[in-house]
Formats: sequence, C-alpha cells, structure tokens
Amino acid sequence: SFSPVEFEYGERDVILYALGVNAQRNELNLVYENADPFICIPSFAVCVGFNSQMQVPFGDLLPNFNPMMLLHGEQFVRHIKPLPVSGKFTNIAKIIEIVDKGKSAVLVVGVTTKDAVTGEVYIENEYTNFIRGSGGFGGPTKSVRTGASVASNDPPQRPADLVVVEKTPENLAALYRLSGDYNPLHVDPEMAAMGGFKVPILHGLCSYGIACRTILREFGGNNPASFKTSKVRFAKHFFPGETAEIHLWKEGSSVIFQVKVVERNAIVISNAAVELQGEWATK
Ligand code: HDC
Repeated sequence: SFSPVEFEYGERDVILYALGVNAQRNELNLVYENADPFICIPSFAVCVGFNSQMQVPFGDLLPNFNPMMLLHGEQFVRHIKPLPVSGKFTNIAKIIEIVDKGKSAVLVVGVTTKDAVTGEVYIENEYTNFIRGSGGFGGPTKSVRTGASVASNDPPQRPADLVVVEKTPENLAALYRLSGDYNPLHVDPEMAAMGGFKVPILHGLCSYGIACRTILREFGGNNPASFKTSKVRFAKHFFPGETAEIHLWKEGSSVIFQVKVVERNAIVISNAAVELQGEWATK
C-alpha cells in the first residue's frame, strides 16, 4: 500500500461534479445546495479516491511508459456508505495487478476510502488503466480478479427496457476536469494528438458519471443509498459534443447498460452494470 492521502470536499465540489456529468439546472437535487434533499451522485466516489492514484510510479513499473498512451480501461466501485455532500476522507491506494496484454499493459489500482475521523470505510474503487505500447514485459497475461469487478454484464437478448438520449456539450471535458482529473489528453489538442486523437477526448469517468446520474434518476429514486456497486468498460473513446444513447436493462437487482455514441454508431461503454440495493433492488 502507498501512504494515506487526504481528500476533503464541500457542496461546491458536489455541484461542480454534477455539472461536469451534464446535470441540468432543473435537476435541483444535484445542482442546488438548498434543494430538499440536496444529494451527492454516488459516482462522485471515483473523484474522492482519484488523487491517491497519482502516487503510482507508472514509469518505474512499465516499459516505454508514455502518459498520453494511457487510457482509462475499466472502473469498478463498491459503494459501501452513501457519500455526504461534504466530508473529509483518507484514501489508501495499492496496486491490485499488472497484466501483460502483449502490445499493452493493464494496471489496476485499488483505493479504499475511509472517513478521516471515524475510519469507517465508505468506498472501494478499482481503477483499470490500459497503457498502449507498454506490454510485452513478460508479466501474467490474464487477470486473477473474479466477481462483480470483472463481470461481463452481457445485455439480455430483448430490446432495452429504457433508452435515454443525451447530447453532451462541447465544453464538457473542460468542465469535468475541474473535478480532479487534469489529464491534458482531455483539453490540450497537441497532447491529444500524441495520444492518437484528432481532438481531446472525454474522460471515461465523465461518461460513466452521465450513465450513473441517469440510473440514479430512473432506477434509484434519486436516492444515493440505492447504489451497491458500479462497473464499466470503456470500449471506445467519446468526443465531447457527441450524443450518448444509454441503453438500460433491469435484470434482477442490477441495471445492465451500454452507452452508444450516436454520431459514430460506436459502443463506448460496454460490460457495465449498477447493482442496486434496498427497496430499489426489488422494484
Ligand atoms: O478499448 C480500447 C479503447 O480505446 N477504449 C476506450 C478508452 C477510453 O476512451 N477511455 C476513456 C478516456 S481516457 C481517460 O479518461 C484517461 C484518464 O484521464 C486516466 C486517468 C488516470 C490517471 C492515472 C494517474 C496518473 C482500448 C485501446 C483500451 C483497447 O483496445 P485494443 O487495444 O484494440 O484491445 P483489444 O485488442 O480489443 O483487446 C486486447 C486485450 O485487452 C483487453 N481489453 C480491451 N479493452 C479493454 C481491455 N481491458 C481493460 N479495459 C479495456 N477497455 C481485452 O479483453 C484483451 O484481453 P485478452 O487478450 O486477455 O482477451
């Protein structure tokens, strides 16, 4: 494990995050501190744990490491306790595994987030980084992980139970980065070109956040306690300004979903699910 890192946030950060995942001014529970109730979207969990990832010495662990070749591959979150609208937390990061995919490397960082005062665990995050050009170092070629964090979450054969279409603003990545991921890949055209993209791409965790905001509203009664786990694979890049078409299937206590970019007819989020809990699981 790396040394503990503190993360403190307030209502302003919670609102900024909501705007960064495309919440609109009429979604008062998400964007207005006097709303009754004013809530924190459960996917904000990924921002709370994010800073401790900066401790990981990618360049020492992987051959040919180039930060612009790093893409977010997958994300898993165990939502143990709902996040308050302000708080002070302690993150402890560790490397879960490094997998050698031949051309690329997959490096998974686990972060446990505890209340800074009581030590109660609120969140467990697993950030899967996919680093192009850093494979072939002779490491294990398969993941040893099992369970919800690597579930394939294949959609059922029937048409989606619900499809939500949401156009994103071109400024979305420039806004989302203020929630803590300042990676230049998402704002600087020269850096994006180094990564092989014609324009800066959206943060994977922003599209994940858009989907989670939708699921919270449509299946979780806008109650942050409804989320038990969430998992996504970033299958393809998403350009800010494109339209997300979110396909959702309620299967047992889970919402299985996919996100398609309409303009390129490309699935950008696959193998994804939010497991619900409490009364929301049985609805
Ligand atoms: O899936 C491809 C892709 O382009 N995905 C989209 C990536 C993306 O856009 N992510 C979001 C934006 S980037 C971002 O948000 C960065 C963020 O700022 C980072 C912050 C963290 C900072 C850290 C602190 C300093 C791609 C390129 C990922 C894979 O495509 P291919 O190379 O064609 O791979 P493929 O041949 O299909 O498969 C090879 C093996 O890899 C596995 N795999 C595929 N996609 C994966 C993945 N593993 C994890 N995540 C993915 N998304 C495949 O299963 C296959 O494995 P195996 O050979 O064992 O079957």
